[in-house]
Amino acid sequence: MKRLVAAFALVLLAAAGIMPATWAADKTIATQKVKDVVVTLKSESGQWTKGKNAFVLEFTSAKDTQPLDAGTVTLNTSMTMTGMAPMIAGATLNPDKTPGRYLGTIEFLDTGTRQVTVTWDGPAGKGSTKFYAPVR
Ligand SMILES: [Cu+2]
Repeated sequence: MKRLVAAFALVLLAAAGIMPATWAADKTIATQKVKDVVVTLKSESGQWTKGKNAFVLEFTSAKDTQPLDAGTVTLNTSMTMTGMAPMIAGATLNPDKTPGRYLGTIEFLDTGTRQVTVTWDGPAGKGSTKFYAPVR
C-alpha cells in the first residue's frame, strides 16, 4: 500500500511538472543484443522524426537485465541515397544519473531509414553494433 501511495505521489508530481521529463514512459525504437550486452534505443514517442529528436540509449546485461556502465558511448547514423553521398548525422550523448543510461539528441534533415552505429568503451567492455531505425 505504501508503495502504491508513493507511485501515486510520483504521478502527481509528474503531472504538476515538478519531475523531470525523463520520468515519462519511454518506448523502444530498436534493441540489439551483442554477446552479453543489450543496447536499447528509446524515446518518448517510440520513433525518430525529421528535425530534432531527444532519445535515451540504455545498456543492460543480457544475463540478468541489470544496467551496464558502458563508459564512453557514441551513436552515429547514416542514410544511403541514390546518386548522393550518404547523409551522416551524429548524436550528442550524455550519461544520465542512472548507470548504463545515456541521454541523447540528434537532428535529421529528412525522413528515411538510417543505419545506426553505436560504440561503447568502458567497464562493460568495448563493443559496437549496427542496426536500422526509421525516421518518419
Ligand atoms: Cu537523406
